[in-house]
Amino acid sequence: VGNDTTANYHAHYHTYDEIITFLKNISDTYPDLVQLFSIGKTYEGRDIWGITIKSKKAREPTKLWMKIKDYFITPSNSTNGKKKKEMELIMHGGQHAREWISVATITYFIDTLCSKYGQDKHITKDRMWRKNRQPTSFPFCTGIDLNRNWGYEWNRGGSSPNPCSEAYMGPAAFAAVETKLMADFVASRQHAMMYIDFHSYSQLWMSPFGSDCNERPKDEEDLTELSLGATRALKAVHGTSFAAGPVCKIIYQASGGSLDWTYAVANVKYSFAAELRDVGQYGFLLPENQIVPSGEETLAAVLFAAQFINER
Ligand code: ING
Ligand code: ZN
Repeated sequence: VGNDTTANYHAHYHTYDEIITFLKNISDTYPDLVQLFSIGKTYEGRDIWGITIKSKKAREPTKLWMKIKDYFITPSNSTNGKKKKEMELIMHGGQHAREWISVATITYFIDTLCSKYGQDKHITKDRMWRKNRQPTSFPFCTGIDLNRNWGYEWNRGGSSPNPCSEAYMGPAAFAAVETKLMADFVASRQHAMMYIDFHSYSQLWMSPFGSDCNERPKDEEDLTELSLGATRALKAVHGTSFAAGPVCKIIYQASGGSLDWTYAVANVKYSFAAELRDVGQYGFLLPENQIVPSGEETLAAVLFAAQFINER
C-alpha cells in the first residue's frame, strides 16, 4: 500500500491517522472492490470507519469469494456445481482500545483480500486503555466498556455498574454512542450471515451466549460445527491452538456483549467473538512480528467459516 510494501506495513502497529491513510489508499487503489465509509463519530469525535469488500457487480456477489477461495483453499469437489448464495460477513475490531492485534488483523485481511485480487516496551496508561472515552458520573473515571453496553440482556451479570470498573456497563444499554452506531450498522445489513468481533488475548473462538451459561442458542449445533472446523483450519497454518465454546463457559460470564446482540436481536446466525494471540506471554503487547502470522491463521479460519456458511 502506497510506497510501503505489504509485508512491511503489517510488520508494525499503526496510529489512528496511519490506519485512515491505509484505508483511503486501499479505497483509491481498489475503487471497484471496496467502499470506505464512516458509520458516525465516537464520543471524542473520531470517525468509526467501515469498509465493504465485494465484487464489482452486485449481481455477482460471490465472484470475489470464488477467487479468494481458489487462492487460499485447496479446491474441493463439495462446492462444484452448487449455486452460490449472496452473503455478507462482518468483521469488527478495536471495540477495546488496547487490543491492537484485532485492528492489525482486520487491516491485514483488507489488504490481503484486496491485493490478491485486483513490542511496545513502554507500558503507558493509554496503551492499556480498554473502554471508550465517554465521561461517567465520576469525573475521575472515564469510559464505558463497549462490550458490556449492547442491548441484549444488558446488566444481567458479568458487567459492573461502577464507572471506575474496566467492565462498566454504562448507565443504560446503548448509552455509548459507539455501540449504538455499530448496532444500527449491523442491523442495516440485511444479508449479514456472520459477525465476528475480534479481541485479544487467549486464543479462543467463542459463540453465544455470554450473558447466561444456561441459555443455549437454537443454532448450537451449527455454531459448534463451524467453530471446530474454523479452529482446525486455523491450527493448520502455524500450529496455533484455539479453544472453542460459548463465551460464558469458555471465558467468563459477560452480559451486554456484542455477539449476544447480533445473534439474538439482529439475527446474524453465525455470530462469534475471537480472542486472538497469545495466551499470556506478551498479552495485549503482542510483538509486531506476530501480526502477519496471526493474520494468516485467522484468515484461514474466516475462510473456512465462509465456505461452511456458503455450503449450508
Ligand atoms: N474479552 C471479551 C470481553 O469483552 C467477551 C470477551 C467476548 C465477552 C464477547 C463478551 C462477549 O471481556 C476481551 N479480551 O475483551
Ligand atoms: Zn476486548
